[in-house]
Amino acid sequence: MRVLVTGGAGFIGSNFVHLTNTSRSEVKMTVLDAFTYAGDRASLHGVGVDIVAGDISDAALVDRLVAESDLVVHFAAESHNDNSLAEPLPFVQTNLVGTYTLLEAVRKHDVRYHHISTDEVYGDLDLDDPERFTEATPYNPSSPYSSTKAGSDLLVRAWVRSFGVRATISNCSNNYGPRQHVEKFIPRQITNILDGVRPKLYGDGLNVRDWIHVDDHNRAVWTIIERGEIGQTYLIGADGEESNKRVVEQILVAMGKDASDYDHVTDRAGHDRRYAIDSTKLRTELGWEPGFSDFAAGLTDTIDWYRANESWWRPQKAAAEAKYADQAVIGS
Ligand code: NAD
Ligand code: TDX
Repeated sequence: MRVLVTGGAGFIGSNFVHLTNTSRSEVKMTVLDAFTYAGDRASLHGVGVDIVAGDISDAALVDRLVAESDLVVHFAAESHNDNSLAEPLPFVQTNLVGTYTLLEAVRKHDVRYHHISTDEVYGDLDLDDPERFTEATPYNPSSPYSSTKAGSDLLVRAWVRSFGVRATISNCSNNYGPRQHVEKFIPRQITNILDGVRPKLYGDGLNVRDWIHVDDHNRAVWTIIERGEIGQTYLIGADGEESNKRVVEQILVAMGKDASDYDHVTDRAGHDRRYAIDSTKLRTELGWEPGFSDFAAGLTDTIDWYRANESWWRPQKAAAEAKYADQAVIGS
């Protein structure tokens, strides 16, 4: 079986490649990745995989690679909300035009397609809302990132209905684990502390994210590929709601610092308040369960990974922090 993994040099895609490499000897993988600032060859070090440097919007290249594949798993995206606020166009290009290009190729060659998406397409919830997102929640995205992901999901739905494309969609909550770019919340704070810099919390820090270990996400993706129903959407989440403030405090304590040793900085524009996933459909219909139930333990493993792999993140750190240079401290 030959699988085309788009965005396989990024955070979740590279973890998918590693997991698949160790657990499924029958699967041969081709990674298609544009190696933007977020893609790193070092993330694929030691894995037997064919690597193609190229853009998912390149129709001729995508057509050739899809024709050779039995399955496409589409991770590639512009994925960072803060970047999407500063410069939305790459998000429109990659997330919408790139997804369209893949869909046209899988349609032409009748190749099975799995689309990786986010819970952010549903907008946000109030902190005290008893409801969580389900597959029936209306789309209501807030940012250029989440709106382009929402648009890409809708393209997939239309290609299933109008052209009979054999596709499934998953919308997952916030991932944590090894090889996540240092611009993102958890790696940024861990590497700041390693550098002797105080962690930075946006606004009041009470925003809630629903954390899941990246390996649990990727095991769910394989479950959906193997047992999911064509045309269906599955939400992936592991009941991991935590406020950003609590996450920063946990990281600080785990790294031997005082829990209050952080700064509040200017809030993100349009900052979603809370995400929360109800993954009942995935659990009851397809039998998936998360393996990492202890967030504190997963966080400690992640801290250990960044401690042990400075050579992986160090080259990215200064450029990532430079993008945050205009964030003013508003309290501590
Ligand atoms: P990432 O930014 O770490 O990696 C994205 C990868 O895509 C990089 O390797 C990059 O080089 C590549 N890429 C970007 N534009 C490309 C293009 N035009 N052509 C080919 N490759 C291109 O992102 P991630 O956090 O690994 O997210 C992967 C997917 O999972 C995305 O679709 C994202 O929306 C989704 N997702 C992420 C999370 C999360 O918490 N990180 C949660 C839910 C869903
Ligand atoms: O320095 C920071 N301080 C801070 O308080 C950063 C970088 C973030 N934050 C906050 C913003 C969010 O409430 O932490 C939370 C998490 O931020 P990000 O890591 O930027 O993730 P988020 O915006 O929640 O989006 C992530 O999860 C859903 C991924 O980047 C998306 O690709 C995915 O779809």
